[in-house]
Parts: sequence; structure tokens; C-alpha cells
Amino acid sequence: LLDYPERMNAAVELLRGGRTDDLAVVNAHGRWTYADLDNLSGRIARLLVEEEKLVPGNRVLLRGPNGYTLFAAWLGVLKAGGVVVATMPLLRPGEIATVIDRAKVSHAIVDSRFIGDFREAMEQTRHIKSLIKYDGDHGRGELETRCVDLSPLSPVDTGRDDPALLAFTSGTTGVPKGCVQFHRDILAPCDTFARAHFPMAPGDIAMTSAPIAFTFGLGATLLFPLRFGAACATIEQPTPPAMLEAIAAYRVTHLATAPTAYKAMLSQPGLDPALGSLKTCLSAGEHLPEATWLAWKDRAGLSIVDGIGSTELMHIFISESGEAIRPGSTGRAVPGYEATVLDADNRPMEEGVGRLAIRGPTGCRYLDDPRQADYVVEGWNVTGDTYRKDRDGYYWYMARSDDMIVSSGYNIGAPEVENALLAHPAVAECAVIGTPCPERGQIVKAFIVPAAGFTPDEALISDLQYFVKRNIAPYKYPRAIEFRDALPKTATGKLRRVELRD
Ligand code: 3SK
Repeated sequence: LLDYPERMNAAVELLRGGRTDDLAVVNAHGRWTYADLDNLSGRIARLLVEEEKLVPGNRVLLRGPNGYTLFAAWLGVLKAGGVVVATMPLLRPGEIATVIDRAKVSHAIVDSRFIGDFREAMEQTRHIKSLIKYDGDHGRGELETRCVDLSPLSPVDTGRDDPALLAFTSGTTGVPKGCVQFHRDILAPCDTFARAHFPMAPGDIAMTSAPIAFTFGLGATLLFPLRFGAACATIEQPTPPAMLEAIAAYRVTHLATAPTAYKAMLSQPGLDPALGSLKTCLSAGEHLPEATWLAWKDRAGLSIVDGIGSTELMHIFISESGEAIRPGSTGRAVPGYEATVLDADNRPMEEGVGRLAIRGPTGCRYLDDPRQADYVVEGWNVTGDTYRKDRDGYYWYMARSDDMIVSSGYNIGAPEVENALLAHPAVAECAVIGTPCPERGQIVKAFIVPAAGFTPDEALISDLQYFVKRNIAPYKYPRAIEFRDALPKTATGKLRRVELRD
């Protein structure tokens, strides 16, 4: 399926996607063509190689919000033969220092608004030899000034199996793991998932709420548009109202965001103008509740393409689109990938409930981490999700494997209870966990962020419990409910149930 040449550079391949004068990136600071992006990334590559003494394989940390300069730096690092280490904007100095140490980062390109935290992180490590600042997309920072008189470098000769990206997964538990992705892994999601379920064409404009440090955001914002000659629109603060405003302003055709953002956008006054241009919507990062899928279909007239992927496998490996979507199901294996569910003895099952396992053109390669042996089992990438596979090959999300609650002998998937609660108008966000109980082993407990206008009191608790019992098997109802102002999340927006359990 993916017959990439032995010698290739993913940045070069991506920039071939559009014609020189085609729009590549647009935001509040300007509009840039493929020629602009090719040129600036080439000059950044020269600066890194000739003045900052980067040699192939050096790791370059990038830090800043999504934007033209960050994207040019991302492509420039690859052209220079370096390895991108992108960091989530929300990381704190201690976490950045961990990434620098684990990845042995030698060079860094950092947006000047993030420089304070970065310098604090640098004081905790000794690896960084070169730090260059840039000034958002204003074009006046150190990076831009030092590049201005340079000519673009001819891209360094790299191989398809050379490392191009070190993507750190914050995970919902534990110490971050660095996932090594080769040049061919950068193109693989474009030519598998995106081609099948989220295709773009010249003239299309994509937008995501996810930073490119998260491979979900990287694919939907940068890789897919470039591969197909389309463009992307970027915003720095992707709140639901700002996203709607930007969708309308840039006539965004392809939107990729998380389920909670779709739910939040449904109740925003700016929804209608935004719907005029949208052609395709993608959701990943968390399980998409059926209620949100149906509400978006009803209001926007669009079927959200759901998908599950992982940083380890670079992008989405189960999804479905068009008429083949079955609301509530994540979909079927993406063409090029094989999926199954494993039983307790790691045997693949034809159908039934088990641990999701995947194999295909991308796969987990942790950087020097013994957890590799937990993720790759007998050739399968075991993602840590429990799924039900039906006889038609559709996958139905049950829970993260460690989010199954066993209460009085019943298996209860926390997301199923969350979906039931989310259908109630008083619930803005919720998270369900099992808490210890001497009689039942565990009971179901829900943490709920109430929607505006609802009072978090005993009457609401009873109402919610009754609501769940009426809509799903009554033994699954939350016996305990606690109201919160917000829920703990990872930097990529995934719920941290582990924090609630603690
Ligand atoms: O969380 C996901 O489903 C996902 C999707 C695409 C790329 C990476 C991830 C973690």
C-alpha cells in the first residue's frame, strides 16, 4: 500500500502537495503560499545546519502555538535532517526539562511568549546548545532576522526509515513516553486514514483546536492539507467561540476537534454562520458520545467522522465515513491497518469484548523505554482500550482497559455511564470512575460539571440518577455524584480519571 522510496524527506514530499502560488496557511497575521512555506523552511534549515551546527539526527525542540512560523520551523528541521520534538504549549518547566533530558534535545526554537518557562526548564538540564527565539507570526523575531539574508538549503538526504519526529505522549497515567516516528510515518496517516476518511483537495481549508505537538493536531492541521494541496487556518486560543468565528472568517471546510468542543459549539450563538462552509468534521482524542454525534447531525447536517488513534501509531487506525458510519461506533480498521480484540490470553477474537490490538504501516517505537514490551505484544500494538468488535468488523468503545468498573459482578464501562449523563441538559461535562465499596466491590461515581443555569443540589442528583436508570441498564447508575467546576485533563485534553480515582 505504501511504497515510499528508500531515500526521501517527508518535508519535501509534503511541500510537493500544492502549487507554488496556492494558499498554504492563513491566520490573523497573514496569508502564506506553498512557495513561502518552502522558502522559509529552507532558510531555517540553512540557519540550523550552517550557523547552529546541527547534524543529522540532532533533536530540535519546538515550542509555540500553531502558526506559520512554527510550521516552517517544523518543516525546516526535517529538511535539515533533524528530528522534531514538539512540546504541548501547556507543559510546565519541570515537564519540559523531562522531555529535553529524555530526548537529549540539542537545539530549540521557541516562541518568545514561552521563553520564560523554557529558560527555567533549561536551567534543569545540560543538553541544549542552541536556542533561537521567534516572534509568533509577526516576522520580527531573532529567527526571522537571522534567516532573512540566507538562501534556502537543499534538503539533507534522508531515508524513509530515518527518525523525523519524537512525539511525547503525556498518557493518562505515568511518566511521558517518547514515540519515534520515521519520515515514512509522517506520510502514512495522509495516505491511509486521511485518503480514506478525511480527504482534502486544493481550495479546501482545514482547522483544528489541537496543537501540532499532538499528532492528531499535526495530521489534521499540517500534514493532511499539505499532502493534498489544501490549506490550513490557525488560531492561537481555540475556545469554541473563537473556533466558530475563525471557521466563518476563513471559510473552513474541514474541522478536526474533540468531542467536548463539538458539544460546546452546539450551544454557541456563532454556530450558524460557521456551518455555511463546513464540509467534513472529524473527532478524535476522546470517545465521541452518540448523543453528540446525533445532535451535531441534527443541527449542522454533517456526520462527524469519528476515529481512534494513538501517538504511538502516529494517527488514526479505526474510523469510518459517509454512509458507512454507524453512530456510536468508532468504525472499522482504516485501509492498510488490521484490528482485532484480544482475549485474556492475548488470542485474537472474531468478535466480542477485549483489548484493542492493531498492526499496520505505523507502530510503537518507544525511545529507550521498557514499556515497549507492554504496548507491543506478539506483533500487535495493544492500545489500552477495551472495545467490542461486532460481526461486521465495527468497533464499539467500552472503556480504557483500566476504566472498567466491576460492581456486584457487573462489568460497567465508565464512558457508557458518561454518555448517558451527557444526554441530560444539566450536564456540561462529566467523568465516571469506580470507587471502592465493601458490599459491591466498587460503585459507580460521577463527577459532574453542571451546565449554566442548573443548581448543583440534591434534587439534581436524584434527577440525574433517575435519568440514567431510565436510559441504560439500572445497575449502571451512579450511586455517588459529586459536582465540580472543572475536570482534570491531560495537555491533549484527555480526561485524567486516574486523578479523580486518587
Ligand atoms: O487520541 C486519539 O484518538 C489520537 C488520534 C490521532 C492521533 C493521536 C491520538 C492520540
